[in-house]
Amino acid sequence: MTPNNEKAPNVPENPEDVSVADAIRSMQIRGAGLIARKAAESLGRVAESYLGDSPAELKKRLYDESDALLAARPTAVSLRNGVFAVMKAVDDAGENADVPALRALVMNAADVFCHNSKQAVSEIARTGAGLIKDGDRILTHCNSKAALAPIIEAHRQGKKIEVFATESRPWRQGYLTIKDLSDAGVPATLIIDSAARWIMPTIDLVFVGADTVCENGDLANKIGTSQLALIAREMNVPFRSCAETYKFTPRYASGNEVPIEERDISEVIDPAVLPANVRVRNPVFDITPAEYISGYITEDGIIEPSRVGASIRRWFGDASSIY
Ligand code: RUB
Repeated sequence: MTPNNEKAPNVPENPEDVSVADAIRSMQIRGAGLIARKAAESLGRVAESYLGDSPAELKKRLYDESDALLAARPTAVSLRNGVFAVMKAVDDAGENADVPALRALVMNAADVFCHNSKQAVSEIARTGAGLIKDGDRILTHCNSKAALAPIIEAHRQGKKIEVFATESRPWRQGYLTIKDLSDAGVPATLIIDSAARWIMPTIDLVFVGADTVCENGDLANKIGTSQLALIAREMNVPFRSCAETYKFTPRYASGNEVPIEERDISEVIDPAVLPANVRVRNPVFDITPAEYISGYITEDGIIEPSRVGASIRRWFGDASSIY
């Protein structure tokens, strides 16, 4: 599947054909929440399918799978935290745990993470919908299930809203967004990325997702997010990120420390048609400074960017160092 295909990527068409790590790398599985859940599930399956009786061998298989998953995409901390949530069960089990005990702990940890992750999106839907008024026009970027959840909930509550979705070149996840909105019956309009400043005077709210939220409140999300935030600030439009708290991390003090994934240039242009001496770059995430963000809508309510650090410490405590 190519990024310029109108059938933009979503879930694997043949998930059995490739490993979960490969499906994440190739973006057959995409979106910070989904990659975290699929990674956790994959570790659960490694445990479930292990038929041997060596705890050491099972642990090695789990660590190998963790390494492959973590190497798949570097920017979204959700992936790291999804893996961590499961592998912590292995570490906590101690030296003497036998295979049935390890298997049960890993499968349970994967189930709990996936359940909590989906539950968080439901809470975000409720909280975020409360910020949406009847008649609002909302701008969103890329395809974020967490950002769409409050919009769909507001529509379900009978609020008459309209959503504008950026195309999100080069993968064009905006097509997934308008499909999600159409399926939910929400009036939606697709715009090209460069129409953002043209549309902003008519917009009441911007809702985006999150791949990583740094300790100082900086946000890593789909490339172009920071431009939207800048334009929203210029025009006094509230700019909010919908983020489950497992997308928060003490790993990065600020956005400067977040590794920004750069993908193959063939996603942008056919290399064969490039004139001589021309380079192409394809960064897929960018950093929006905390000061441009009106608040994070989380399963724990609305968190001001300046309070992200306190919230990380409250939830992750001493575990911070292992992320
Ligand atoms: C997706 C993207 C989304 C976040 C949040 O990028 O930037 O805004 O991942 O998504 P990509 P969600 O398509 O490169 O994975 O709210 O669904 O977790």
